[in-house]
Amino acid sequence: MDERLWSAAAAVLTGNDAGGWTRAAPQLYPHQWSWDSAFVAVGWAHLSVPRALTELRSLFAGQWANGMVPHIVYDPAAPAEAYFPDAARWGTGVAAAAPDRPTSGICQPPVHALALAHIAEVADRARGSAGRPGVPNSGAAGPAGARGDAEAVDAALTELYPKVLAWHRYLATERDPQGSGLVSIYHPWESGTDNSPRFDVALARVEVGDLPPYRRRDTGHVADPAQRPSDTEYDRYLWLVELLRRAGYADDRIAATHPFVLKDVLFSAILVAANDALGRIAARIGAPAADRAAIAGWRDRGRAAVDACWDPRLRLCLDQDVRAATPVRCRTVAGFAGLVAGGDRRSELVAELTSPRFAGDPRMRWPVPPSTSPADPAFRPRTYWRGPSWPVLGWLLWRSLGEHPAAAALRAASLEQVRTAGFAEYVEPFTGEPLGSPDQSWTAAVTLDWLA
Ligand code: 2M8
Repeated sequence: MDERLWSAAAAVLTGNDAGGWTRAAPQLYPHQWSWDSAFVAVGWAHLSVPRALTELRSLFAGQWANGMVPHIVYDPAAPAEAYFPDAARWGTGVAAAAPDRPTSGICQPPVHALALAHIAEVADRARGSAGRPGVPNSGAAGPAGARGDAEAVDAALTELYPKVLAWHRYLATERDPQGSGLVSIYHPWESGTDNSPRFDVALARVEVGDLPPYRRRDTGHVADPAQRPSDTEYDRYLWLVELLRRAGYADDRIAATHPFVLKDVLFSAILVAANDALGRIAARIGAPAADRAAIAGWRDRGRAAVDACWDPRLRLCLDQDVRAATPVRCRTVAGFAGLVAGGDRRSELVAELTSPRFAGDPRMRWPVPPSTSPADPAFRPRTYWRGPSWPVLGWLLWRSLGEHPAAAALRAASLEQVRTAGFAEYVEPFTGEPLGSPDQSWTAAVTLDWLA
């Protein structure tokens, strides 16, 4: 156990703790982001199981009546100029389903059931062991602490299960009216991989109309604005927000008229893994058989659909551009969706992941997957989701690899990366330079899980 790294990672989470929820980053992201929150809860589980559960509870307090978990739950106490777009820009009051607290009007990948199942496993392990030296939440709190954690988990599973089920049902129905097994996204922000080249072609088709003026805040929080999306991309991001608001955030209107609709292969794969986790939770709490059958049906349908996105030439899974009715042919980390969803392509996907087109590029400082392949013409090593490596995605792939030997190598390389680059939001893959925000919560959280 690397005690120094453990303490430093724990200090990032406690430093970003806003009391019941965690800022995604201290300056750049002063609100609660949906998928960040799930990864962060995985990290919190190793420090305090009740605190980990509180993270998910506070996020789900912003859930919409239609089941959607918004991508940002805003902190009303943060100054309006702290982050743009602020809650007012989303104007979610036009949506019948919006809650009375300030949120955005779109969603992000559904990592939450994975996090919930993971917290339960951490608590179960602590109950079954006397604790491991140096791992604070591995039973070191003693039998009474472990029993208390187990009770907290049981209560949280019962309380959160129907909310997570409603969230998955929303994705399986409103976001997949075709019943294809693939989730539609309406905005690059929904993917979580905002300016990935995955979206270049679909975004280029979006014609910006009478966009109300705005001022970016993000570029003021990084050393070089080139690390963030461009102004042209931001205009399109804000125009898509404008169109969604004008459509009243109503899924049927959006599906019919919105210019940007993509079947996101990574989002869909995460939903498969999340349904697998939710199925285990449903069995544990004795949920009705009809629920369990629905969850298993979504999982199996999703897994087959992700597999059908396989492109034998690129050896990756590809997104589908609904408006153009074509697959999106580029080499990004989203292509490993088949690993996340599980299925029969594991060997081929691991071979690609470790190939010179990804983690095996000899120029890489550490053999970790870059967000975009250096072999893709759109690769930019310092620009956000267009090339830098993101420890949080390394964790997702690592987790998906299970017992495969490639998992141990990925964990070791990722830990070397955080030891050198710190808890950066993302990292220049060749030089190892930390980029974006320092002290990013999810980077610290996944480090705790790798160490535990
Ligand atoms: C980034 O996205 C936000 C917009 O949601 C931004 O750039 O302002 C992405 O990396 C996203 O995946 C992440 O959830 C968010 C907070 O860390 O930052």
